[in-house]
Formats: sequence, structure tokens, C-alpha cells
Amino acid sequence: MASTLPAAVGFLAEVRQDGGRPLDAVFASLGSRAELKERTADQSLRTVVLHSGAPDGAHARARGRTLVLAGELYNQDELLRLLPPGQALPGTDAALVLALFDTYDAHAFRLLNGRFAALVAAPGRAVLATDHAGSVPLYVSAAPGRVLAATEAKALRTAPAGRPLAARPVRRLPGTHQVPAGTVLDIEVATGNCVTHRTWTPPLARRIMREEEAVESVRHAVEHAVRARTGADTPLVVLSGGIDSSTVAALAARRSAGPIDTVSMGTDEADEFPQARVVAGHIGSAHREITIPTADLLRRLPHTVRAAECLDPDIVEYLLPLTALYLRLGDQGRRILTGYGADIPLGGMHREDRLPELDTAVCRDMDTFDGLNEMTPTLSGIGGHWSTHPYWDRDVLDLLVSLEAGLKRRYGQDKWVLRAAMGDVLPHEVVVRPKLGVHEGSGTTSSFTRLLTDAGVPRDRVRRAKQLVVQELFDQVVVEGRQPDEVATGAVVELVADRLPAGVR
Ligand code: IOT
Ligand code: MG
Ligand code: MG
Repeated sequence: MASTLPAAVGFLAEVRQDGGRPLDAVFASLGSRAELKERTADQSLRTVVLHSGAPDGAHARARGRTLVLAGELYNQDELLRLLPPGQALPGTDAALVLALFDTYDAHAFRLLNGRFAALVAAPGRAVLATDHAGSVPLYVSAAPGRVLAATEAKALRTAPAGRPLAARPVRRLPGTHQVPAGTVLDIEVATGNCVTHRTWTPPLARRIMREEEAVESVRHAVEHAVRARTGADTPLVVLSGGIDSSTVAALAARRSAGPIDTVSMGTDEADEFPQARVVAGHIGSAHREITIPTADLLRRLPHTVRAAECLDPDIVEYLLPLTALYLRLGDQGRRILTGYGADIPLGGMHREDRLPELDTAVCRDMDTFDGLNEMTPTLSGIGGHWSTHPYWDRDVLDLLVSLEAGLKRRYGQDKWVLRAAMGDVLPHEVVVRPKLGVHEGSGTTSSFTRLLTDAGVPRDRVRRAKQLVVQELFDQVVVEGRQPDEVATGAVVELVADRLPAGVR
């Protein structure tokens, strides 16, 4: 069971036959670095792992193969049952995955429930894998004789142009691609030829369940996912007081020997402090409130884009307040649980009553999440922390997505099945509290809008202007590799506001 931080939270890996120059290992995530170099007859492998004290746990080597793993597994118990009897038990997640690779080869990745990015270097091959949700982003640049991979795109910004792959190209980094969610890329190093295997796909069928059965299944699955993510350490839950994070906090508190820690962020313009306080009081957590002045919040936009490497302005608005919070936590190396992502399979952002539209929204969001990087551990990694999201546990997600829409909206309530599952755990007022997005509860959407309108952006161009601001930030802090503290949000807003009337697309 995961108890401290994962052995590694990120890596850069270079598998080469071309003898090219090694890349600078540039990461936004904090962490110590450890370098590993090995040569076999036909290729060399160099990895730099970002770790928190136990870099050896991030690598495993056996039978001419080396595996590097950033992140962690949540179904070790099941996986161990697959190993041949009598085999010594692997001591780390990396060793476990490599042992499974012996039996299943690339199909091993279909077995894993985890939050990870991985690379296996085998004779003539580089195998790259993401978890089902691509929740630890993984980027690759491949050309005949070399495969370069990293958990942050910026680490590949100086890579020589790679060849096209059947994966999403990264803006303005020629030949750098993002490995899709739930995917293995099996690359032949000599040629750069790539075979793609999907290891997960969102369920499209919907399950019919009696109310009690659905409620019981959801309760059980979320409880299990929270347990797999906590272990011995006192967990820290980022708590808004909404049903999603309150559920995580309450379930974490139930299984913890002592009080857990919770923290809420707000700004000088808006907060959900009273709502979070009700939950903290109820579960007896050691609770903190952190108020971030709006000007400071907006100053974190470059940091957010640099961490998430995200080009979607809506997502950046969700991630900005959380990034600002992670940077203000202070203490080092916390394991953080969030309620992030619950609204996607449950249609929580969808504010109307009709079921076809609800299920359409769920399908759309499950079709479009890949590449947004909203779950990336780098967001908290820039503060030296590790975050994990129980609602995007593979089992929880499979269950929540597949429930028929009438269990998600019922009796006029959104996310009904989750609320019903928490009826005996949380106070009634928490169970029925209407949804408020983090971008609303912190005033982020409105303050970002105001920044633009104050700079002269017409109201009907605000969304477009936000998109351009995020794009410009991406170009500066990811593509050009600038430090986020040197990039002024205000200056970027001015630049965009000046360009807009000319109708720049
Ligand atoms: P929301 O669901 O409000 O917040 C996401 C998580 O952030 C919460 O569960 C909680 O852990 C943390 N959080 C929120 N507010 C605070 C706060 N004030 N202090 C501390 N922690 C807080 C957007 C949203 O509504 O956030 N996220 C949605 C939707 C994502 C859409 N993505 C997509 N379509 N691809 C979500 O599902 O989380
Ligand atoms: Mg939510
Ligand atoms: Mg909320």
C-alpha cells in the first residue's frame, strides 16, 4: 500500500543508438534528481528520475530489461496474485510491473490500476505507457536510432525534431507527441516505428442497477480508492466543502488512526470557508484556511500553465486556484487527496434536468479529457507535493461512467448516487449542497475576466482572449523554457489585448 510519496514523480529517459547529446533534464516539478546510465550491445539508456529520497525504487532491471516508473499502483494485491508461485515478491511498484512484463509483455499495462507513466527499455525496443487516464502525462520524441521520453514536454524542448507518430503533437515542439491516456507505444529504436496498443477506453454501455445496489457499489469503490491512496501517512485533503471532496475527506478520516489534515483556499473576493468548516468540524480534521489575494492568484497563471502544460482556458481556470494553494502549503512533501474529476463521470458540471443531455455531456467529457492534463501531479509537484484523485481510480471511474444517467440525476439532484452513498457519513446540509466549481468559489473566472476587460478586451471576446493568454503563456514557459516568476501575467494580458482588435486568430 502506498504510504509515503512515490519513488519517482517524474523522469526523462533517452534510449539511443545514435550517440546524440544528452538533454538537459528540465522539470517544473520539484524533487531530487538521480541519473542512471547503462549500455547494452545495441543501445544506451540514460534516465534522470525526480524523486523524494528513494530513487532506486523508481527503476527495476532484470533479464536485459530496465523499467522506469513515475507514480504508483493501487492494485498491488491483485497484481501479486499473477506472479508465478515461489517467485520472490517484488519490493517496489517498478519491480512488480517489470515482473508482470516478463509474463504479459506490453499487455501488462492492461492489468494496472494506478497513477503512473512508465518506460521499458528492452533490446531494440522502447515501450512507453500511461495509466488509463494518462494522469501522469508522458511525452515522446522518436527518430531512427533514438527514443526520448519525459513526463513534462518542456524536458524535450531542445530535442532534435522527431518523426511523426500516431499521437497528439505538442504545440510548437516539432516531433514531440503526448502519449495518449491508457496507451502503450511500442517503439522499435532502430527505425522509430511505433505500434500502438490501447489499454483502457471509457465504457460506453450503461449499467442498470437498483438504487441500493448503485449506492452500495459507489460507496464501496470510493472507499477502496481512498484507502489505496492513503496508507500510513496522515493524508491531506484539499477540501471545498462540496460533496466530492467532503466524501474523500470523510472516508479518509474514517480509516485514519488520528485526525487527518484538510485545507481550504479562498481569495479576498470569494471563498467556501463556511462550507468547508462544517465538514472539517464533523470529521474532526486539523483544518487550515488559506486566503490568497486575487492579485497573487492571477500572478500564478504562468506557474499553472508551466505545470499543467495545458492550452485549454477553462481547465486552466480550474487549476489556477489549486496551483496557488499548493504553492502556499508550506510543509514539504505531502500526500494530497483531492475530489477532482468527480464531476466528469457524474455530469456534475451539467446544470439541467434532462437525462439524454446529461449522458451526452458525460460522453463528450470522457472523449475530450485526454491531453488536458488536469490530473497531472506536476500541479502540486511545483510545491514539492504528490497529489492523487480517488474518483479517477480505474475501478471508480469505470463504475461511475457506466451508471445509467437516471442514477446520476435523480429526485432533482445532481450527482445523486454519490450524495445518497454519503447520507449516513456527512451532515445533511453537505449532502444536499449544490455544486460550486472551484473557479467560481474562488472568484477565479471573474477576476481573470476583469483583468482582460480592464485591459480593454470587449466582453464578447473574453473567452478568445483567455485562450490567447494561455497559448502565449504556454509558448513562453513551455516552448521557450522561461521561468514563470519572470513572466508577468499582466504583460501577457496587455500583449493579447493589443493584438485582439487586429483579429489575430
Ligand atoms: P470542483 O469540483 O469544484 O473542485 C475540484 C476539487 O478541487 C475538489 O473536489 C477539491 O478537492 C478541490 N477544491 C475545490 N475548491 C477548493 C477550495 N476552495 N479549497 C481547497 N480545495 C478545493 C472543476 C470544478 O468544478 O472543480 N473540476 C471538475 C470538472 C473538470 C472538467 N474537466 C473536463 N471536462 N475534462 C471536476 O470534475 O473536478
Ligand atoms: Mg467536484
Ligand atoms: Mg466545488
